[in-house]
Amino acid sequence: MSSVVSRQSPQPAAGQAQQFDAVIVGAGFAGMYMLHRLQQRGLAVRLFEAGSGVGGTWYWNRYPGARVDVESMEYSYSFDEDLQQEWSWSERYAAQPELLEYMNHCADRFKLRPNMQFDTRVTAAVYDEDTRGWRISTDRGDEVSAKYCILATGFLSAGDVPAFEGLDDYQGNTYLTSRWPHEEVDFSGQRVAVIGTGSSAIQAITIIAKQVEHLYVFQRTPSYSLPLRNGPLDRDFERRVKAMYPEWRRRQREESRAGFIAVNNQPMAPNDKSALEVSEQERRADYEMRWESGGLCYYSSFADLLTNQEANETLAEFVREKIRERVDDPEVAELLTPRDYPIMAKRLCADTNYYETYNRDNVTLVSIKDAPIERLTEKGVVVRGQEYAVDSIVFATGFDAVTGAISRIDVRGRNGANLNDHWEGAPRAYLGLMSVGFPNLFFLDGPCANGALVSPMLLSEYQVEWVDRCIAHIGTGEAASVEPTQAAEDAWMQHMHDVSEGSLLYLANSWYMGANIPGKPRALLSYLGGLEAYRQQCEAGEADGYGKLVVTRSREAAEA
Ligand code: NA7
Repeated sequence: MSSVVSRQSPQPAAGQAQQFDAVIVGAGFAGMYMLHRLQQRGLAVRLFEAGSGVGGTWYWNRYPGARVDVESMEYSYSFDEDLQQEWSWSERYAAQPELLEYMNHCADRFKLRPNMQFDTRVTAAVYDEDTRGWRISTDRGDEVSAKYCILATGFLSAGDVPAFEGLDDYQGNTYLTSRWPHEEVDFSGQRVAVIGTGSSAIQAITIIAKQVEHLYVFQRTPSYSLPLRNGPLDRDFERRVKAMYPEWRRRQREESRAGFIAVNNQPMAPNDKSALEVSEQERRADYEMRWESGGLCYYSSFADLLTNQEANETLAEFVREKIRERVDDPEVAELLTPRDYPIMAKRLCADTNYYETYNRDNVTLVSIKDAPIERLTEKGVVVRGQEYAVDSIVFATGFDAVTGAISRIDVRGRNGANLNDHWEGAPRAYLGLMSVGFPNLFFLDGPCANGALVSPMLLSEYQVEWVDRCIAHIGTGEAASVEPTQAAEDAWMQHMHDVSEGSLLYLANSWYMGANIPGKPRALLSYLGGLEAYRQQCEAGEADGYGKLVVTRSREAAEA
């Protein structure tokens, strides 16, 4: 496993003017793999990371109960067979500390640290027409130049605390799930408020409730949550997967909708029937089987669950029934039951005893659906004129997702054009990888790709390899330049629109739609075509010799 000593290996000093072939922003899964690939090519690369270590999401989200809600065996790098054979997860769904350990292990194993600079936030990236490269500035005074700039900033990294009135008046402790302190937080004996009931809150609430004197949960929209059924990793399952890992990964990529195939410890193809073409008995059997399996495997259930409201309602009602079974007080159960939007139109949640937590005497659910939080006071939270005095408030209020981290960097392309202006209304990016007017700039797990809706691991591996090949094709010499044609960007946006037609995702106010952030334009931020369709589209874009890109190859690349 990873060694603490190597985590302290020397890093580049801040504040030096330098020239690189590529700058990568972000040391999450995508940024780390990108660095590995470009290092292997012998390129001069600098990776900037705002945190003090690698991990991205898993560096920042240290709240109690934080863990991945897809199977550990599928939530790991697939690009290196030795790595996937040697690593052994302890739990079916890895917790944050173990995920961070894995990422540190990878950073050491692939010798990434010498080219990483931590505690450094990139503030601006400006395209220079003369050099056909980028000038990148950081909050530590770095001014570096690079032929390529790769934003691996993550789609759930820009944490958001809503502008509650009186936020600064509150005198107790405040915590944001996505910026949790490194030292353990002890809530024992405290009255605590959790604001939000999405995935992060659902994980945190079940743990915090056991520590506190009293927990108040402020819920605006109830989530659909499914039992995770976590536990120690089944060693027989691990052996079976490892014995066929390359084939398992192939099936994840090519024979799934979202990149996950494990159901009941078996690889399982998506159910291609309509939920309405089968008998009620058959439908229920599928739902019960997945309920027992645990986790998010409903994404591979009936084919029309996200396109047909009647089909969707069959699953929604199944889960509502389960909520009623899990909560003792029928009134509380009703408040916890989502009724206003289709199941899966917001990201599904998965839990360990979440609903049962409301059966505890020290937990109170405060619905703020019809009466929002009025304000915070010195002592607590006010709803409907009632003040809930608390010692601590935990904001589990989500993210400015998909575009937030990119928009917080001042990105200027050709003619000084600002990326936020280019994306005003909705982000636009050919294959989710590049935008017109921003040559030599790549996005990983960014908007207009499907990172939010498929395995982010497999998608980012795929995108990294695409970018790596593209850079190799174009080269790093003076002349090298690449950007999509306007026609290619327009065609991709049209395709994105076409494949999302009829989707029930439009019917919920979710981060998928940018609808969780006041003032953010409501637009579908991700591609709904599925992982395999995305791969085929990207491959088509390469097979025609990058015909949809405006390419100027550097001399050495053209001669190679
Ligand atoms: P989410 O899923 O966006 O959840 C945020 C929660 O915070 C959600 O319940 C929101 O209610 C609530 N919220 C946001 N703003 C407010 C205000 N102003 N007042 C009250 N409540 C508010 O973020 P998570 O961190 O839980 O999960 C993000 C992803 O991480 C998740 O989807 C997985 O992919 C992993 P709302 O639903 O908007 O009414």
